[in-house]
Amino acid sequence: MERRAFLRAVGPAAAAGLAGCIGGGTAEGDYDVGMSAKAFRPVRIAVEPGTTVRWLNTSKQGHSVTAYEEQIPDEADYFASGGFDTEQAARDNWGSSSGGTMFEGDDFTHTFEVLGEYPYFCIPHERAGMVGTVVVTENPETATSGE
Ligand SMILES: [Cu+2]
Repeated sequence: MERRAFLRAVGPAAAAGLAGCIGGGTAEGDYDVGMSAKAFRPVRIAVEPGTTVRWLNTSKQGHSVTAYEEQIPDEADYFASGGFDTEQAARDNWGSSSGGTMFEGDDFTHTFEVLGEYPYFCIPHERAGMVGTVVVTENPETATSGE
């Protein structure tokens, strides 16, 4: 089984979260990073290797989750909503029907295997400062959450 991010690993909602069902208010307890109009919430999370992080668009605006290709660990898989293999492809395809837009209630997941820091951004709101970081560490409890 994949581990959930530790931030959501406690509490009664954790077990239900494994089903991955989306919809209604029940989804509120079932994600690791939410989104406001122009921000990821929380901005920074720390997880153990092997953790699947789930982003959920908890706002009414369209967003993306797009990794900074040059800033993630060299050995790590690239990740972006829409499934793009490169940051350039994600940027080039923004606005198309397959452009990786996350509408209200849409989610995106990625499993982090390699230790390190993973800065990412939202394509339409990057200039507004909509950026975040996933820290993959053996000791997420002691890492700065920044929440
Ligand atoms: Cu955004």
